[in-house]
Amino acid sequence: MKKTALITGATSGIGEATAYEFAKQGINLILCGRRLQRLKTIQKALERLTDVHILNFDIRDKDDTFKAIESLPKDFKNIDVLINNAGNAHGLDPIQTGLIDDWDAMMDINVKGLLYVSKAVIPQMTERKSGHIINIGSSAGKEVYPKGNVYCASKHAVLAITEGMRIDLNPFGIKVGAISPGLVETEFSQVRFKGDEIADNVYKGFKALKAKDIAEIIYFAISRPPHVNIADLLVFPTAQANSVTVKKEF
Ligand code: NDP
Ligand code: 8X3
Repeated sequence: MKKTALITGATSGIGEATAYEFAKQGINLILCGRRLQRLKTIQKALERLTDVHILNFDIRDKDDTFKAIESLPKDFKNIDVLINNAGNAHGLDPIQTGLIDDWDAMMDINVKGLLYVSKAVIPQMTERKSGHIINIGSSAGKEVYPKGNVYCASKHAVLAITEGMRIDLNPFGIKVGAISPGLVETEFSQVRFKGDEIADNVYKGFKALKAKDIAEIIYFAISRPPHVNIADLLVFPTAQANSVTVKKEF
């Protein structure tokens, strides 16, 4: 039987690439994001390969999140795989000058939004005693780097939540794991630097990971046999050794 996967943040970057990878593998898709036109375009492109349903909501909004997931048509109601991917960094500032709006965005989206989506999906997994949740963490969840403060905190929280989920959902046979990338060239830096030209230089001088690299790893994780759970996976581009050590050549 075909699996159904719900992917948050499917309108760009890692989420979009994962949608393409899963569609190639014939997995039914529920694609989520705030940018409706992009959702429609991706749906149109992937419908040739699999069944695709789109949900247009902001994961910061608890009620909208629950309404959206409750609204799923019968054929999409049983979610086998949840990819909690939506998230971003907002700003890169020392703690003393950081913006509260940026802090709110990161905690509300990366942490609380992930929890809302999970809360809406998990009950049907526990009911069926099966399911697989992958949370997209970050190398920023493993180590704190200068000016990374609140983004790093939000990703440390994602990894703690992942461990907590794995413990609590263990009696139900539900797989839970985190995939934590280093530098991936997506819209991430455009969002972090609010379109400032700094964003254009982030991936210069080295070969960053592509969204597809992470999408392939996510598919690998969800296609392991039933007794294998990839619990925690840190992935860097070869040029990166940790958050502050990147071999650049100009
Ligand atoms: P992108 O900016 O390309 O994608 C972010 C996605 O999240 C978009 O689809 C966006 O959709 C969605 N999103 C953001 N805010 C909300 C919201 N409030 N409600 C619903 N959806 C939202 O970045 P990436 O693909 O790089 O990021 C994906 C994940 O990977 C994030 O969790 C990020 O922290 C993590 N990551 C990224 C790394 C990188 O270097 N790029 C490295 C490590 C981890 P829309 O705007 O349409 O709502
Ligand atoms: C994204 C990687 O190094 O920009 O999570 O925080 S980093």
